[in-house]
Amino acid sequence: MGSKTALVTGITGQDGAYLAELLLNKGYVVHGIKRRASLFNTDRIDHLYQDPHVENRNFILHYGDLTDSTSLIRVIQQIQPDEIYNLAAQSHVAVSFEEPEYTANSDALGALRILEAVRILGLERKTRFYQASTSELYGLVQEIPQTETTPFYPRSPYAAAKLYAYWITVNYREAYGLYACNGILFNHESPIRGETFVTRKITRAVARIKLGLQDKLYLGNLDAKRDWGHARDYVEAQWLMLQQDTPEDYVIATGEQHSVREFVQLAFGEVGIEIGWEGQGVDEVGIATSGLSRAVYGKYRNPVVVAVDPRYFRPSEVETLLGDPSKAKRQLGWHPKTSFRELVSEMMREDLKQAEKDELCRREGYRTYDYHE
Ligand code: NDP
Ligand code: GDR
Repeated sequence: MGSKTALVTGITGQDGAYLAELLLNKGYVVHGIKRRASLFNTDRIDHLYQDPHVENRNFILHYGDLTDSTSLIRVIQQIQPDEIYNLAAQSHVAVSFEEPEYTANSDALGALRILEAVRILGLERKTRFYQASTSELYGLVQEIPQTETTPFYPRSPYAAAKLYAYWITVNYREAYGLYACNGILFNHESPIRGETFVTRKITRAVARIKLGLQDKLYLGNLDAKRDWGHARDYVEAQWLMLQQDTPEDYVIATGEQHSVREFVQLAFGEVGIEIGWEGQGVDEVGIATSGLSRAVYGKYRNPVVVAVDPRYFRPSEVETLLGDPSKAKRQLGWHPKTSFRELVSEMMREDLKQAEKDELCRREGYRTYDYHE
């Protein structure tokens, strides 16, 4: 049997990059859909890039967009994939309140467009489909911990769009016999996590504060609790779901929960900065009690390195999420390999390297990127 062919939407994203690498290591020919941008947006997969002028490539990118059926049908027709991983999405919960219609178009209808493309092209018996579903479906949680049977209660336009995608995936499985699965993945992070998600925002800021490139980290809800795992472990589960005899839906999580405040504390601890907390609610601040340079302590007696900014509060918040991955452990043999502490440590290490480069550039008189979100 020749090598399998996979199509990954969202290949330029965090999960797309890890999954592409995993599939290439397993001998797949990997096709990815990327959308057109005014700048190159392939940083995360540049190490996998192959010159289009070379023959027999096993990593091939196509332009396309989840909001454009024509591009999806064309690419799927050309590739005739054995497996499709639908990872593309407007994936930021807070942004979905600002762009609800676009979020519904890409995240809800995008999944439908791919499923229909498979059907229109008569690939129902050939092509297996993975949908990137999310713990955000549980929203206002109805049961702790959350399992495959916990009722959903979405709390954002993002979650409502993903709810449609979840059910349309189930429906195409039941109506047309498609091998289609939902992975209900809890938050997973990595050094290549988008900079505006809370974990990466924290590790990036902590590194920059340590090196004197930034004074303060502004955050929203410090009490939010999440079940955080490593993206590298979670893409393994995505692949496993498409290798079974029957298609089913699975919760992927660590079964352990931490607050945003704990994440902050641990991240600062990684670079030897100790934090004391003062105040409450919007007035809560994190004060560095040791570990900053003498110059900083000379300037401020009590350097406030963390402050709450209500602009990061969400119109309706998901306060707490905790997953139960027992089914995935039992049926897929999947286990999370990276502990919370290792995750924070790895992210801090990589962001420190980046901050060191920025610091060097600044010292040598080059402008560096100072954008904070
Ligand atoms: P990212 O935001 O890092 O990546 C999203 C990808 O989707 C990017 O490649 C992006 O392209 C692409 N994309 C966005 N809109 C479109 C569009 N209209 N057409 C085509 N491509 C588009 O997300 P993650 O890698 O973290 O997550 C992968 C998937 O898993 C997403 O669907 C997300 O909602 C879901 N998910 C993520 C979890 C997590 O904790 N990471 C947990 C549960 C679910 P570009 O690079 O051009 O922006
Ligand atoms: P989430 O991730 O909304 O869970 O969605 P995010 O990291 O954005 O937020 C986690 C929690 O932290 C709180 N928070 C902040 N969040 C951000 N982004 N910025 C802040 O400054 C900040 N301060 C506090 C949030 O309120 C929230 O409670 C992610 C995405 O990857 C989704 O695509 C995915 O479906 C879910 O995880 C599972």
